[in-house]
Amino acid sequence: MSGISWHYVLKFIITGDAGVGKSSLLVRLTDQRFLANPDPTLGVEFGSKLITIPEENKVVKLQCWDTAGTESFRSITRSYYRGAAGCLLVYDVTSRQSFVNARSWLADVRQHADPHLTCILVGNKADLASGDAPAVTLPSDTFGRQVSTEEAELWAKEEGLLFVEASAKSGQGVQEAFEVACRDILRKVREGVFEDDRSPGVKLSKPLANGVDLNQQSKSTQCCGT
Ligand SMILES: Nc1nc2c(ncn2[C@@H]2O[C@H](COP(=O)(O)OP(=O)(O)O)[C@@H](O)[C@H]2O)c(=O)[nH]1
Ligand SMILES: [Mg+2]
Repeated sequence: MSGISWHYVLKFIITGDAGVGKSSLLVRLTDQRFLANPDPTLGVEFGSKLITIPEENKVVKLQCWDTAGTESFRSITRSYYRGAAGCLLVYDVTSRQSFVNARSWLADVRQHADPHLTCILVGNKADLASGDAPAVTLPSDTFGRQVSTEEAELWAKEEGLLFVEASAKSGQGVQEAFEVACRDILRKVREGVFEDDRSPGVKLSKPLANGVDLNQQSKSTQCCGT
């Protein structure tokens, strides 16, 4: 790629209950690895990655804000909803409660984010739910699938959300989730729904002179911890 390292910067937020795998999805996206025992997120973590959307002939720099899913951080994380172009609304397919709670996370997003934001519902931990039989030998506190693909798909449709099942552990569906959301955002940009100067979550590229490091395809840093 010469001259330009990315065409758009898109700001994403990742939201949902604590423990559903938000940080793990971000680490999988940026570092292609999985941590069995990650530290709980405090406040907000940040990661970025370049992805290519070949049909659009565009390179997109994703800037992802991983919000802490606990009530005590809710007021902090709300301010991060503003200016996001995309949202991953994550639940755990082995936790019905996390799926039920996705409604209130969505309500938060709707209240605080750009009304044109693209939201994708992500059913994470699909690796624990493969096969129809209830899993009986799972470690930790999981008991196999508690939310069917059909039910989640139906709810996503009702709410106008995109939908994918994923596994931060195996990598299944993770990049796809971000790509599907990016395609939708780029379509909105093309159709004029997002305007670059008015939508802070979508930024057009500047020439390389503005200091973008081509080699820095992914990075993950922690900030804003309290
Ligand atoms: N089996 C499985 N475990 C996962 C997956 N994603 C996350 N986990 C585990 O779930 C726990 C919570 O993950 P974390 O990313 O901290 O969740 P967060 O609180 O939403 O950020 C950790 O023990 C992870 O190792 C997954 O896709 N499959
Ligand atoms: Mg986390």
